[in-house]
Amino acid sequence: MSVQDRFNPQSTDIFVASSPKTGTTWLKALTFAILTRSRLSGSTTSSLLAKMPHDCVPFLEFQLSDQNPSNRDLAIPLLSTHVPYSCLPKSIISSSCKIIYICRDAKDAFVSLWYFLAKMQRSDNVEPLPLEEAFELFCNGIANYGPYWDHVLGYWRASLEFPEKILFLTYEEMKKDTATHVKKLAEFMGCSFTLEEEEGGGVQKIISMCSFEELSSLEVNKNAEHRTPGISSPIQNSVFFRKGEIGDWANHLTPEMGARLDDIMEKKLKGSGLKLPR
Ligand code: PAP
Repeated sequence: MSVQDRFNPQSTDIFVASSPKTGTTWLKALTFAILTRSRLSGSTTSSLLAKMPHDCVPFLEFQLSDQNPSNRDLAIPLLSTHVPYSCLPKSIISSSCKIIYICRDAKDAFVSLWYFLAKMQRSDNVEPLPLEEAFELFCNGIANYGPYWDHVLGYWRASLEFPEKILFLTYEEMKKDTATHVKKLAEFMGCSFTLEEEEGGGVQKIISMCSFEELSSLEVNKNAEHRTPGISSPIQNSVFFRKGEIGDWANHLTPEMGARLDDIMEKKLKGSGLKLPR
């Protein structure tokens, strides 16, 4: 409500938007690395080596909820949000700022979310919700940013209506062909790779720097903590890097649970033209 009332984007702002646990950390790292790459030419150090991606790209609903400009680096027009499209501040919809949305197979998103929340609950000395109970809630659309399908559909429909403003991506497609997506991201953000950069391995450098293996092995992401305003306990950065794989749901949900969530998603997305990878 605070950002709905008070937040005004710069017209050049770019938002990384997502439902939790669908690839936000990776997309933040990639967009940050792409946008800041010209600053790096000649030097090998990126802030990504010293700060976890969430500390490079602030969240609208946490770090910017009091519209404190000191919470953002105005020279880097990257912001992020988990807020559903229908609840975004009107100022974001009407401005010429851009949005890059990422989503993921619902089963993997759920499992990732359950692990994340269980870790947070344990660090708050709260008994984690059993997986089966959490699954029931997720299937009934009870989640902290609203039903998963509504989140995805909100941004999907908006991306069809405003394709120049909203780029819609999936974690699975990005994993399968990261290079094409890195180039697409650069183009969408208005900083395409030059032929010289491409031939010099610029795209590959960014892919490697932002890979799960590379990021998760950095000291800052292994041993430091991340503090989110409004959330009492600090979160270990390592919690944001669990497995980074497609299809890990099958190690945690029964085939029946998987089929049930697939069925729900299929019904909810029917007629939208969107088919999420499974
Ligand atoms: P957030 O909403 O709390 O920011 P988010 O980054 O969206 O979380 O999702 C975390 C998932 O992305 C984790 O998936 P998993 O639980 O299935 O393993 C995490 O491992 C994965 N992830 C983090 N960094 C990367 C990366 N560089 N490449 C691919 N996947 C990643």
